[in-house]
Amino acid sequence: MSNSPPPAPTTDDMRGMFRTMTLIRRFEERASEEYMAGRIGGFLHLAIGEEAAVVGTVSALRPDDPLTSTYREHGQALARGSDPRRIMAELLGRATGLCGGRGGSMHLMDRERSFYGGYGIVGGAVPLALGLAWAARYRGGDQVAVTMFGEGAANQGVVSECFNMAGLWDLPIVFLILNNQYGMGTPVERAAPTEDFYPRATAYDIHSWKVDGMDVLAVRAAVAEAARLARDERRPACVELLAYRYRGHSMSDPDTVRAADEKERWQARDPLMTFERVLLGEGIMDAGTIAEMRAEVDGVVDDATAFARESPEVPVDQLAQNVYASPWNDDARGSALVRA
Ligand SMILES: Cc1ncc(C[n+]2csc(CCOP(=O)(O)OP(=O)(O)O)c2C)c(N)n1
Repeated sequence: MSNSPPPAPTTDDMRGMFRTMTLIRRFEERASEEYMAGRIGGFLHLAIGEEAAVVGTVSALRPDDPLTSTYREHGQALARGSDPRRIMAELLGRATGLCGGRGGSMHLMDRERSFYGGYGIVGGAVPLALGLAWAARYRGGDQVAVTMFGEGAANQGVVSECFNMAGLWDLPIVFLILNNQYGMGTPVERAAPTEDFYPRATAYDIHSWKVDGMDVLAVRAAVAEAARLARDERRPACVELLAYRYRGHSMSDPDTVRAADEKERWQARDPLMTFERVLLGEGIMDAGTIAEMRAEVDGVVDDATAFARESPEVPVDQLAQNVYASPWNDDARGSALVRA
């Protein structure tokens, strides 16, 4: 296995990154429509606006570097190469879904692609990544575990514990704090005494810094450097990615707290628009090839949606399979659901 991918992407890498960002954007827009039409139940958290953070990160990693995320993780699964059909089917709770329809939007996972999941507990996937880093070193591998979590999650005690263990044991882990400036509707200044979060890792002797999370090339370069530190120098690293999510916390959030002019200011720095300008400016793509790419991506999203809608639902008597350790008990907690 080679070392980390180089920080400077080739023109092919850049076209690929732009396509993945576009796929994530279009996929999530479609998911929001499916939710509004009542075809997606439960929660749906969109990461629209955060595509540069996601794609810059994944593009800087090796495919076998284990990755964990939060409940806002459709983009990571798509960037890792999970089948869009199976992701959409998972969102619709279908048996063909990535996790057999049992996980839904918050619990996408694809072990074949070293994507260890979406996770509903804020901060909960950070210790899992620490364990994955430990496992890599214990087995003598040179994989780097990477965990993406919000600035809200950074306030959870378990994150400090993980910084401590990573710093103490020099684990091959990269902590990525995706600071989208809100935890649900609470602005960062009402939840933390400092504006920046990365210095918290510095306190545990972890090399840490902050980058513009709306700039896919800046994210890629930073994560590549962090992965290099972890892989080659066997030192953990932490990068804070400053970004903004355009939608409310989840589809059920009317998003009335954030000021319209603030949203407009950030959307003017849209990561897809910014990167498109770079690609056009450097002659890596032109209007024609971008239009073709968009049409191709729309086809992928249409196909994924049709596949999901046509897929069978999980049979009721199998709903608890791989969810609960003991067999389904119709007399206990499942009865209401089974008879509904
Ligand atoms: C342990 C725990 N506490 C509270 C919640 C409820 N909750 C879900 S998301 C969230 C905000 C998290 O914000 P942040 O980590 O910044 O991530 P973002 O949603 O902005 O991506 C909260 C409080 C939860 N799921 N788990």
